[in-house]
Amino acid sequence: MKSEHILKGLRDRDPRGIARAISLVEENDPLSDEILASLDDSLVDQAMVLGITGPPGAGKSTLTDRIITKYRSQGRRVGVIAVDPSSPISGGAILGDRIRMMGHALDHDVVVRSMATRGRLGGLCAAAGAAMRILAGSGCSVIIIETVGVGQSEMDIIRLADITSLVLAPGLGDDIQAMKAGLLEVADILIVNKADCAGAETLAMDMEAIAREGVRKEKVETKVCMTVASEGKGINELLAAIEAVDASHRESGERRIRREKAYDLEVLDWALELIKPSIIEKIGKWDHDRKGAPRLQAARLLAQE
Ligand SMILES: Nc1nc2c(ncn2[C@@H]2O[C@H](COP(=O)(O)OP(=O)(O)OP(=O)(O)O)[C@@H](O)[C@H]2O)c(=O)[nH]1
Ligand SMILES: [Mg+2]
Repeated sequence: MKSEHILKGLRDRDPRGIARAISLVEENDPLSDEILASLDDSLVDQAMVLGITGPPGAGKSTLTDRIITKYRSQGRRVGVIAVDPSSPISGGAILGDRIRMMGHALDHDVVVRSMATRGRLGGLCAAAGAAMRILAGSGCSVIIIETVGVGQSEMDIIRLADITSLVLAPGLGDDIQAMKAGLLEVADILIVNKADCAGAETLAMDMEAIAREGVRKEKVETKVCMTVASEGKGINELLAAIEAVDASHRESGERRIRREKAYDLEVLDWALELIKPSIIEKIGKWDHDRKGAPRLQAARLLAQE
C-alpha cells in the first residue's frame, strides 16, 4: 500500500511524492529498488544536469534562481539539488537557499532538494545520483546541482554533472585562489558574477586568460560569462553558453563519456553503501583481541568467511 502510494506520487509528479521518494532512497529503504526501477530511463538520459559551483557568497543561489526562471519561461520543468556543507543541525544555508528560491515555491514544476554533506552516513554521490535520477524521471529536463566548491566529496559530486560552471565574484579573498585551481580544471563555463562590483573586469580578464591557456587536459574551449545575478543581467548569454556547451558535448561524445564516468562513480558509492551493514554486523559479532594495527584487523575481518 505504502509502495503504491509513493509510486503514484512519483507518477503524478507531485513534489511531495518526489521528496518522499528521494528520502526513502537516501535512507536505503527497502522500497528503494522499486522506486528507482519505476523511473523512465529515457527521461534520465535526456535531462541536462548542470553543476553550479564556487566559493560561498559568489551568488550561486541567486544565479540558480534566475536560471530557473528562464527555463520555466521555456516551459521546462526544473529540479535543483542544493548541496549544503553546513551542519544539518544549524540548517542556516539550507534555509537561505530555500528562501532565495521562494519565487518558485508555489511552482510545482520547480523541485528543490537540499542535501547536507555533514552528519550523513552514506555516500553523497549515491544520494545525489539517486535524487538526480528521481528528479529527471519525474519530468525535470534540467537539473541544477549547486555546491560550494570545497571538500573532496563536493568535487566528486560535481562529476555527476553533464556541464560544470564555476561562479566567481570579485573581492572574495585569497583562499579562493587555492580552490580555484582544482575547479578550473573541471569547469566548462567560468561565470564572473557581481559584474556590477569593483574588480569584476580584472577578474574577467584573468579568467579569459586562463580559458585561453587551456588549463584542462582534454581542452574543450572554456567560456567566460559575466553576470549580475541580483539584477538578472547576462543570464540570456549564460544560457546560450550552456546550450552551446551541451550541444558540443553531445556531438563530440563528451556527454556520453561523462555520463559513463558518473555512472561508475554512483555504482562504487552504492556498493560501499550496500556492503556497510554486513561489515558492521561482522564487527559486532567478531570476538577479536584488539591487538595490532586496526588496518590489519580490518583485512582479517574481510578475509573471514
Ligand atoms: N552586487 C551584487 N550582489 C549579488 C549579485 N549576485 C548575488 N549577490 C548578492 O550576494 C549575496 C550572496 O548571494 P548567494 O546567491 O546567496 O550566493 P551563494 O554563492 O549561493 O552563497 P552560499 O550558498 O552561501 O555559498 C546575496 O546577498 C546576493 O544578493 C550580483 O550580481 N551583484
Ligand atoms: Mg547558495
